[in-house]
Amino acid sequence: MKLGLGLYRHMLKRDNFRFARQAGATHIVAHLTDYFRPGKLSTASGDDVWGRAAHDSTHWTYDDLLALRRQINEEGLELAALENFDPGHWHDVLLDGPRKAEQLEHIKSTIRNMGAVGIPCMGYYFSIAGVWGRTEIQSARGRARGVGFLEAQTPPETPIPNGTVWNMIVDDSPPPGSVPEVSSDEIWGRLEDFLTQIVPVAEEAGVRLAAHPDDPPLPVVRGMARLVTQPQHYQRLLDIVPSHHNSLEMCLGTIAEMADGDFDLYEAVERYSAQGKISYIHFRNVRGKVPNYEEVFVDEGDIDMLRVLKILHRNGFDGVLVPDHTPQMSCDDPWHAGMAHALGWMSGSLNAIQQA
Ligand SMILES: [Mn+2]
Repeated sequence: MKLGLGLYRHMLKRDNFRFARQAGATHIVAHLTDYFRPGKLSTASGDDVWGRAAHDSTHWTYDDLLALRRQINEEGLELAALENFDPGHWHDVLLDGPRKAEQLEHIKSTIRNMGAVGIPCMGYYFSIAGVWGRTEIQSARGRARGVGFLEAQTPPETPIPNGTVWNMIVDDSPPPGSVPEVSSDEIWGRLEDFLTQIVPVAEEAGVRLAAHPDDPPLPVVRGMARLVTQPQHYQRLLDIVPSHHNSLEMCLGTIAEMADGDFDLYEAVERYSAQGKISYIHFRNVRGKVPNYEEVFVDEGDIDMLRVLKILHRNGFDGVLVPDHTPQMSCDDPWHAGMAHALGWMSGSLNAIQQA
């Protein structure tokens, strides 16, 4: 198992690469879309969105990806994966819109370019509503600032205005109205179209596609049915196109948040790691389940993270663990301190388990 750090686009720079190395990471997971940049935009409909999706590109080019990989390699790190397609590159794949065929070709271009540059994994989150309804809280140890999902504080579930997907603006002058409701069968059908077209290209390019579950794991958000809101839904996704290159970005926090059902998290880790279907792991802890949960430090919360590591080790999991998110620590640089804490805990635990 390998230790990695995920960085958003505005953080992909030398000092953060050095920070990752200093904290013991050997790998970077790069987000090329700045969806968690501080400061939200508001749309004409009054919706808060995270920003504008790419308007000036249709895919990621070989030259851009090679430059990124070189910067990371220069600091002694490997580029393990890209995380999340830009909504501007594939909104009509999600929406089944008029540019779907064209955008699927652009996604293929990105995958082929990744393969040519030597980036082995593409993490994606097949969702129209995206992450939604989170509240800022101070529930982690020492009143650390973090996020949670609290039923009593979620905003009203308004329809998604046209021109926005995944909380980002994809069209500056959309027709009036909102995105029509999407049923479970429809969204699974769209995923099937995507996997059927893209997995063969990923196989040829030597790039593994890795699916993130729905966060929050509610069956429907803002009229949009969601895909993976229980661990067994992962199996359905894998079985659509059985391939080494159709794999999972396993988010432990999201799985722990899933409503009680006929599963436990350790069985899910066992099941998918034994199949060799996990590309990389979002290694974070939470307290509670939908409709009420809080993100907490890696060494508190409901998940026995050491037990998870032992299962992964026993099943020969050889991929990367990244902290995903973590509460912020009270100091001049809350994000970096939080990540340093998470990476330090993970590094020590990995050493202990791999040497045992
Ligand atoms: Mn995650």
